[in-house]
Amino acid sequence: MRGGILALLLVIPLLSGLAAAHEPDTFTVIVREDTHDPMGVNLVINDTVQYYNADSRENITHNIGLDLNGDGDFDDDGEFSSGVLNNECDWDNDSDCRVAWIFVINDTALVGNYILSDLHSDGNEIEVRLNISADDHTGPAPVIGECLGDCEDEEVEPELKRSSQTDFQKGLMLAGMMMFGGASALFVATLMQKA
Ligand SMILES: [Ca+2]
Repeated sequence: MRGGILALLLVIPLLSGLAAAHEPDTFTVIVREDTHDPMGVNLVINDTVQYYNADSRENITHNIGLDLNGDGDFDDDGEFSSGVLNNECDWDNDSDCRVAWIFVINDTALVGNYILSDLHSDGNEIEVRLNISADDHTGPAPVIGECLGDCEDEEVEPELKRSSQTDFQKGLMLAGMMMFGGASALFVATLMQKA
C-alpha cells in the first residue's frame, strides 16, 4: 500500500513532464488606445501571435515592430513590424487595408526577448514585450557556451536576448506540475483508504 503510493508520487510528475511537449498555440493581443491587452506574450517557436487593433479613435493607426536602432522606423537590418494597422477597413475600396497583424513564429532566428514599439499615427508610442523561446522538447538543447557545428559563426547576442525569465518560468511550471502530481497521488490514496 505505502509502496504503491510512493510509486505514484514518483511516477505522476514524470508523466506530467512527458505530457508537456509543446503544441503550437495562437495568442491574441488586443491593441487599445493606450495599452495592449496583454502587454506582453511568451511564445515558443511555431506559435502564432495576432495583434488586433481595437483602438476606435478616428484616423488613428498603429504600427507595431522592433526598432533595433531606435530611429523611429522598422525598416533597418533585423527589424520587423506589423505594417499599418487600422481599426476598420473598407476592403472594397482598399484591399491592402489591415486591422490585424498575424505573426507566425516559424523561424528559430526569432528566438529572443524583445521590447517592441507600438507607434501610433498621432506620434504617441508605447512599449510592449514579446518573448520567443526555442521548443526544448524537440531534442537535447546545447549547453550555453558550447559550440555546435560551425563555431566561427557564433554570434554575440544583444543583452536583451539573455534574460533568464523564461528559464525561471519553466522552473515554476515544473514545480507546479510536481505539486499537482503529488496532490493527485494523495487524493488517490485518500480514496483508496475510504474504499
Ligand atoms: Ca529602425
